Amino acid sequence: KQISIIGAPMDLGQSRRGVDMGPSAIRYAGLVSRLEAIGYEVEDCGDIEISRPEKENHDHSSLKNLKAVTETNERLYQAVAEVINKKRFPLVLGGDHSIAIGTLAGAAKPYQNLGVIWYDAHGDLNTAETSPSGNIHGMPLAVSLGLGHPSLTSIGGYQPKVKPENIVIIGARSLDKGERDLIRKENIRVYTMHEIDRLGMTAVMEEAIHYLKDRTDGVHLSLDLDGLDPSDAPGVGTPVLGGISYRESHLAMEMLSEADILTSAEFVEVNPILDEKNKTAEAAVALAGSLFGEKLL
Ligand code: DIR
Ligand code: MN
Ligand code: MN
Ligand code: MN
Repeated sequence: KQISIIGAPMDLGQSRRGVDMGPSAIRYAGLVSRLEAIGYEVEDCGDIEISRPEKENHDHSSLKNLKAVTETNERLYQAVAEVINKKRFPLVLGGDHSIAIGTLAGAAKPYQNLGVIWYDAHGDLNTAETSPSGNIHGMPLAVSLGLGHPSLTSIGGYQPKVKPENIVIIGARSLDKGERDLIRKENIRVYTMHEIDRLGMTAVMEEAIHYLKDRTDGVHLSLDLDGLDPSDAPGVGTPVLGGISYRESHLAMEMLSEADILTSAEFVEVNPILDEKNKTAEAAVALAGSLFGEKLL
């Protein structure tokens, strides 16, 4: 595998500044050398350009920074599509989770049935109608299902990017009313913290991998660092107590590596301003190591 890293220093999909420094913090924590040490040929494509936010909401929509988030995700879509055309593996660094809209637009294009593992404390299944915040980082999975503002769902020129039966959410512990309704309506597979506690991460990942292997022709991992417990990943904008541990997360990444099903990945929501000595970026790099097959012995 040849890996291409794309930075998406986006902070307009939510309300806390600093997450635009996520790609820098992850690079500073040694991502490239970590992957090279495993034996990969790694190319860093640098950061995509982030559109400037408008002072006012000219489109009279409740979605914050809709125009800038849309334009930026169009560029990210192009960048991811280019990497895939070169037969390389796209590894996208956020930035807030609204960038998953562009990543998935690029990552899903070559596949009939792209699977998605959404590793997150949240469902990110809101639309303008259900969102309590108007923050687009709470919407990318809904957008990828074709639900939400047309300027977002139409990115990449096709929709939907993913089908509800090809999604697995892992680590959920904060869902809004509309998100719960959508999960029930579409019968989306969710492993909440309850299932992780009850079955253990081994069984959860075995089930999730088996489920996706049977029905998908590629799999994208979208890893929101707030899926981890805030004690292990404090540098995130919306921490939720009672999360997945550092060790469980390593196990999950190792199992994904062994299954060899991934075709693209992204690490998002690292906010160095809120972090403790770059701990969250360092966790992201360590998890990327496991995800790409690092072995102790
Ligand atoms: C909340 C928070 N559900 C929202 N979402 C977050 O604003 O839609 N997603 N933090 O990662
Ligand atoms: Mn998220
Ligand atoms: Mn989250
Ligand atoms: Mn978030």
